[in-house]
Amino acid sequence: MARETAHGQGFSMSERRLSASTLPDLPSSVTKPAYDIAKARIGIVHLGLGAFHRAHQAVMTDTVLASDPRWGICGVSLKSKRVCDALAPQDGLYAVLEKSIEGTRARVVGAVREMLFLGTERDRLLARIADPGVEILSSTVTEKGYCHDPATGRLNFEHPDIVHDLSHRAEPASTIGVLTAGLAARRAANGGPITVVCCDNLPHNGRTVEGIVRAYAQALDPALARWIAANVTFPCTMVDRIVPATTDADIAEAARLLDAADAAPVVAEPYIQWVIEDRFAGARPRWEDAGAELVADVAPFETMKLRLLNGSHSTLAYLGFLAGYDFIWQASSDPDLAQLVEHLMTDEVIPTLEAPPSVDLAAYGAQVRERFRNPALPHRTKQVAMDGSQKLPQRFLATVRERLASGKSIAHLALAIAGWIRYASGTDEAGKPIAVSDPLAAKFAAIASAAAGNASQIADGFLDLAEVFGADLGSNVAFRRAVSRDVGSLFRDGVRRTLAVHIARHRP
Ligand code: CS2
Repeated sequence: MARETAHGQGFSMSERRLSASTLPDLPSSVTKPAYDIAKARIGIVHLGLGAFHRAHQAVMTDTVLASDPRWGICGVSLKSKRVCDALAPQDGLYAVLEKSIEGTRARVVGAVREMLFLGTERDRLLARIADPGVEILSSTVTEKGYCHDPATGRLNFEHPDIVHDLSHRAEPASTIGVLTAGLAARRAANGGPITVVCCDNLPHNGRTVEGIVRAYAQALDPALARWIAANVTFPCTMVDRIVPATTDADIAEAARLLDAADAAPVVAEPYIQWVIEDRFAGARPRWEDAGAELVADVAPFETMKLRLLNGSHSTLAYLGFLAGYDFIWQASSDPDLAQLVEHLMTDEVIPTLEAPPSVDLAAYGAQVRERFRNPALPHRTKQVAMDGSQKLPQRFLATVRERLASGKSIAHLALAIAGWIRYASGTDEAGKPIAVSDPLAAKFAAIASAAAGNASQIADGFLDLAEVFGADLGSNVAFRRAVSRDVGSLFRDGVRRTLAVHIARHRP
C-alpha cells in the first residue's frame, strides 16, 4: 500500500517515515530541533504553508524555539490539502535541504506545530487567530494572493475572490477575506492586539497589506475597520531566500540523507535574510537571535532587494527562457545575459537606491549575481517567470519612473520589460506555445491573437495594460518607444542577436 506525498510520489507503508518518534534516530549529520517539540505552544498563525515559508520564517522561528517555547507555528493551507496531508503523519516535521557546490545539508525543522486546511477547519482556524496566546498572523501567498491592483497597491474590489467573499461573508476563501475574518473573531473574543506580518515581495508590504485589509474591513463592517486601526500593526518586512519548487529528485535525496521518508522537504540556497520593521502590537519572537534584522525603516532594504535581486531574476527568467535556458544558474552563466544584468544593476538600478545602513550596493549586487550562479540549485526560469503582471511594477517600473523623471536612460530596463512581453505573448522562438502562468494570461492571449504576429501591435497591447503600467507609463512616449523597439527586435532578430547588439552598443 502506498501513501501520497506532497508531490504525488507514493511511499511504501513499511518505509521509515520522518516523525516525532523517528526524530531521535536520524543520522548525526542531520541538524534537528534543539528543543522538545512536544513542549512548543502556538504563538504564530501563518497563512500559506508553501515551500518559501517553510524554508524561511519557519527556519528562523525554529532557532528561536530553542530558547522560547511560545512561538510554535500553526500553518494554514488556504487552497490545497496536500501539504497538510504530507505533514500530518510527520508531526509537522520536514527537512530543509540547503544546496551549494559543497553539497547538501539537511536540517529538520520542528516549528510547524499544527497544520490546518481552510476547506475543512475554518472554525479551528478562526479560534486560533482569536487565541490570546497567538501574537503574530503572518502570510506568504505570493504577490497575486492579495487581490490588489499591482499598479496602485489598492484592493481590487472587482477581483472575483473579493466579490465572492463580500457576498459569502461567513465563508471567505481569499487571503484577505480569511485574514479579516480572523481579526473579526479576535475582536469578538477580546483576544487583544495582534501583529500582521506580510512576508511577500510586495512594495512596502506591511503598508500595502494594511491598506488592503482596512479597505476590505471597511466594506464589511466599519466598526471592525476601526478596531483594526487601533489594535493591529502591519510591520514591513524584506524576506530573502531562493527556494526552488521541490521535485521528486529532492524527495529522494531527503530520504537518503534522513534515512527516513519525508513527503514534504523543501530546498533552498544557504543564504537567508529577513529584515523586519520593529512595529509589533504585542510580544514577538526574538527573531534577531536567528539572524533577522529588526530595524526602524525597512524601505531601503526592500527597495534594494526588489530592484536588484528580483528585477534581475525576472530579467534572467524571461530572456533566459527565450534563449533556451531551463535554469536560472544557466542563464546567469551566459556571458551576454550576465553582462546585461550587471549593466542593469550598475548603470540603471543602483543610482536610484539609497544604501541601507552599512550595506555596499555594488557588493550586494555582486553577491546576488553569485547566488544566481549556484549550480546546485535547480531554480527554473519558468518558475520565476510566473505572474509577471504582479511583479513588474515593483521590480522594474518604479525604477523606470524615477529614471524617466530625471531624464536618465532606461535602455536595460526596457529590454527586460520587452523580454516579459515577448515571453507573455505566448510562443517561444521556435513557435512552440509557452504555458504562461499569470492572472492576466487570458488578456495576454487576446492581445497576441488580435496582433497576429505583428510585434508593434503586441507591444502596444501590453503597454496599454493599465493594471500593470498605470496610466502614466502607459502614456509615456519615451517609455513606449524604448520598449516597443526592443519587442520589435526580439521578434525580428531573436533574443541572442538582440542581446549581442545591445551589449555591443553599451560596452563601456
Ligand atoms: C523570484 C523570488 O520567483 C520569483 O519571482 O524572484 O521568489 C526570489 O527567489 C525570492 O524573492 C528570493 O528571496
